Amino acid sequence: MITQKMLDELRNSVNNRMSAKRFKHTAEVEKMAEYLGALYAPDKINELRAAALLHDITKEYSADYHLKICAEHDIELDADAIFAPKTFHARTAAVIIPEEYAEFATEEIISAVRWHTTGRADMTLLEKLIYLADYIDMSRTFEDCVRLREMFMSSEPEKMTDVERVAHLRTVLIASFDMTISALLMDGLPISRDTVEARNYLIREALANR
Ligand code: DGI
Ligand code: FE
Ligand code: FE
Repeated sequence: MITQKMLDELRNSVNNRMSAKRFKHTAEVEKMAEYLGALYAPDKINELRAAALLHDITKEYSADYHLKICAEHDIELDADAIFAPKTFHARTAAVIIPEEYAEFATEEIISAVRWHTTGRADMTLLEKLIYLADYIDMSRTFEDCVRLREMFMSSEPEKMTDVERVAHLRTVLIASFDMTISALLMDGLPISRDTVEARNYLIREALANR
């Protein structure tokens, strides 16, 4: 069981290993994860808060250092991944958790961290909530993030039935993948297969539920 004291200690530890700016984002993702957890996974709020605190612990490592960690852990990067350095930190954070934060090294927390940047097909609920919390944390001012936050909040998910709320999460996630993919296209960057598969999976689900 993850206690409040464990979360407070974890927060201090991550604060000591990243810049003030990155910590501000991390602390805001924790708050957003708590809010989303109350809506979608009330029995997993502390797991979500821990995953939020851990999600970007390696974000400020250099590309070379990420590659070194991947090599040491026999993590193979396919050709597309090698040219998507901004996605490295999700892999390396996931391997650091069992080594440096063993008390939080559960499968559900590690996978939420591992898939927080690209998403993947058939995401777990915790993966989806951390992915979204990272996208719409209150400190984000990037236009797409503000738009997605508005889209999520303005429909008042707290007033929805469970079925409506689950459909709403899917709609918002699809919009987020569309925005990310559009931005990558505009910037001429490779799109991870996982990102495409995450979107297609949700689209298929939405079509099947119409
Ligand atoms: O770590 P954060 O900045 O909080 O957020 P994040 O982990 O979602 O990383 C966002 C960055 O990752 C952003 O610059 C876009 C990039 N990214 C996300 N998906 C892909 C990607 N880059 C490539 N090349 N391909 C992707 O599929
Ligand atoms: Fe990240
Ligand atoms: Fe983040």
